[in-house]
Amino acid sequence: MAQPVSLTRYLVEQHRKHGHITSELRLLIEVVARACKRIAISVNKGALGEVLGSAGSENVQGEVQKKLDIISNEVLIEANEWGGHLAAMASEEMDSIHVVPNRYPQGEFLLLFDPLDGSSNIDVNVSIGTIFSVLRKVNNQRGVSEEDFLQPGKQQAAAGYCVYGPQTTLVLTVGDGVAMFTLDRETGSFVLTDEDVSIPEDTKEFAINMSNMRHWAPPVTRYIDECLAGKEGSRGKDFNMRWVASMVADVHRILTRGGVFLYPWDRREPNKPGKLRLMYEANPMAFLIEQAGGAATNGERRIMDIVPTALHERVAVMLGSKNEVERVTRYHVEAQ
Ligand code: AHM
Ligand code: MG
Repeated sequence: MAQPVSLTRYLVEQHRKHGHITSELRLLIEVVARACKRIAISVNKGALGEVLGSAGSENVQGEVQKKLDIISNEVLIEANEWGGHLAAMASEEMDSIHVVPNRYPQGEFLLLFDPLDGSSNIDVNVSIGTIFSVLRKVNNQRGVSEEDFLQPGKQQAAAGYCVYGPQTTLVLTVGDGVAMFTLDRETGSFVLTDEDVSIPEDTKEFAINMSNMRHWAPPVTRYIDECLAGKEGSRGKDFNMRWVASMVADVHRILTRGGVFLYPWDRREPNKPGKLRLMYEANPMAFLIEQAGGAATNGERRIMDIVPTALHERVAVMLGSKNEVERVTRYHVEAQ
């Protein structure tokens, strides 16, 4: 049997194959993976570790923070700030950026994360995850500001997530396809379990929170109505529906067996483009999905082309199997 390939070995081999994966980027990814292992330990302890429930505070978006949101945020910051590979970090759970303190060397990368995605599932023992995105600090001057982070997703150097489910799985792209690593709890190492992940272009499975149906815009209603009409309708096939309410888990399913995920704009908050955050959720997932042959748009344009104007900017998200994403995007364009 072939020797298992660890995350470290995978990264070393990628480094040899592609000079653009510098040792700084390798270090960064390994440190993020190590932080995810620590978060996985807390998640697994659950009630025994006294990590469940609310922290009694709110984040910048006015959402109630869970204890695990805060623990995961701290783990990621502590693990990453001293290595010399980063200039600054930004998180869904922090109002403003965290600049690497002066006592440590400053690196060339910027790290963005949603430390614990799927917060509503923490207390009910359903899959949750950590999502991360890596940018380069393009401006070479000393110091770093929020402006440095406002880059379109197509400039990401790496992105990924770690899903804490029945297995803990790290999914990664450095711009050369998508690889999956399963945490071997006995050895404590992430082992390569899937490479060159590819999403089928067609699917019969959609993911959307149907309880918001009455608030959707007409193109989304049109698309979902056609799916629901099944074999008897214009699509001529029956569709299945899944909604975990953890984006990591829904995207993981799509990377594994195809499907389409939608979190569209809706009338509940007409002034916000959508619920999900462009830089912590949509961009890293869009990078992974495109690298696996899928597509990701906001209904009108490619997500990774959007130039952010604010750190916590929100966006409508439609991603997954290419032909379905193209169809729902076309319905939006036709409605303009
Ligand atoms: P979170 O980062 O606060 O957990 O919110 C993001 C999550 C996504 O993981 C998921 O797709 C969505 O919110 C579920 O929202 P809803 O509860 O409206 O269905
Ligand atoms: Mg989230």
